[in-house]
Amino acid sequence: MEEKKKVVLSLIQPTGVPTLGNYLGALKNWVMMSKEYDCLFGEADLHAITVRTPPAELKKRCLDMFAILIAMGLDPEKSTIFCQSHVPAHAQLGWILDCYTQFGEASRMTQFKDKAAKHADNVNLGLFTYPTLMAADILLYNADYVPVGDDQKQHLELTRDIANRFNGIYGDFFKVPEPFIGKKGARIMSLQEPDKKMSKSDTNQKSFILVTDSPDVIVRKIKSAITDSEASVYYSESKPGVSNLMEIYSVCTGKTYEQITDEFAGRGYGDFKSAVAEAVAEELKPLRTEYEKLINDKAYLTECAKKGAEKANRIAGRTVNKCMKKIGFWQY
Ligand code: ATP
Ligand code: LTN
Repeated sequence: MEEKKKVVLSLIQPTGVPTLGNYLGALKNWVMMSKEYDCLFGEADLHAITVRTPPAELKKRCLDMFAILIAMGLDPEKSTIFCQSHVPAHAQLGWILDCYTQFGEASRMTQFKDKAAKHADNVNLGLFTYPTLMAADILLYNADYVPVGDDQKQHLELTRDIANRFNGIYGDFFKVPEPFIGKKGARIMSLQEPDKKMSKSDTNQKSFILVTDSPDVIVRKIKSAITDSEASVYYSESKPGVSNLMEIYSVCTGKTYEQITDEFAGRGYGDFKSAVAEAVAEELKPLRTEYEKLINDKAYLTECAKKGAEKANRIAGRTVNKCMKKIGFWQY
């Protein structure tokens, strides 16, 4: 008998065009995994409204992100690509899981503490219950693996705790998921402050590369990346700027750090930066070309979103109904 494929699920917030960090740390793994597993990928627009965004901007970002997911190589015929708010079961199960999560547990989430400090004028309850909605995203689909960057590990741990607790009360019901954190590219740093992670919400435009940046912009941003005064290319904790560029170059070309050091022995940072910029532009070129085509075809994007939502609703609707039955809700 043919073995059933493992289920992979991940979501990304449509809070802007993804950076090279998001791409190398998380999204590239999605594309790789989509070739092997039964995959569901989505945009977490319900999570995105924990930060205030003008309505037209939210809509634009959702369309943009959807186009990027397809442009980077996910096939809507093979994977389920969907928008979270098109599947009401996420909010339903999110509420249910709130009732199986302790206040103390949620209070310990470091992302909550960071975001509460960053958006001190809007510390809403959604920011606090963000991880239980994320747990619902995952548990609705019985996901085996969840590809994310380093920073989401704690939320995955909480999801596992909630699933185990629920199973302990009602008998085995939820699949307890495993995180999938790639080694290479799991943490790409800011080009301007290489001790901070590259982040799309950074106010300094020169600190990040967006996946839709043109080759000219990529060259400019990499040329102005912070390095050091040694003019020698090798990987070391004491050289965070150069090491970050080496990491980027390595993920884009498949070369090891030693190969890169050999390649640039006796050459200055100018040559090195040109090569990094060219490799990044080359890596992002197919995505950018495809994105520009797709973003002008709203009818196709809508059709894909409808198809994704239909598939997701079928699975998620069934799970939430069964879960409510376990709890003892009056159903007819
Ligand atoms: P924001 O700036 O809006 O907080 P972000 O750019 O930090 O966003 P998220 O949208 O929170 O990123 O994350 C999307 C995915 O990208 C997550 O799986 C996250 O772990 C991963 N990720 C984010 N930043 C990096 C980075 N610098 N390097 C590698 N992976 C990253
Ligand atoms: N919290 C994640 C986005 C996210 C997610 C998910 C990731 C929302 N729901 C479910 C994996 C599985 C983030 O900020 N990167």
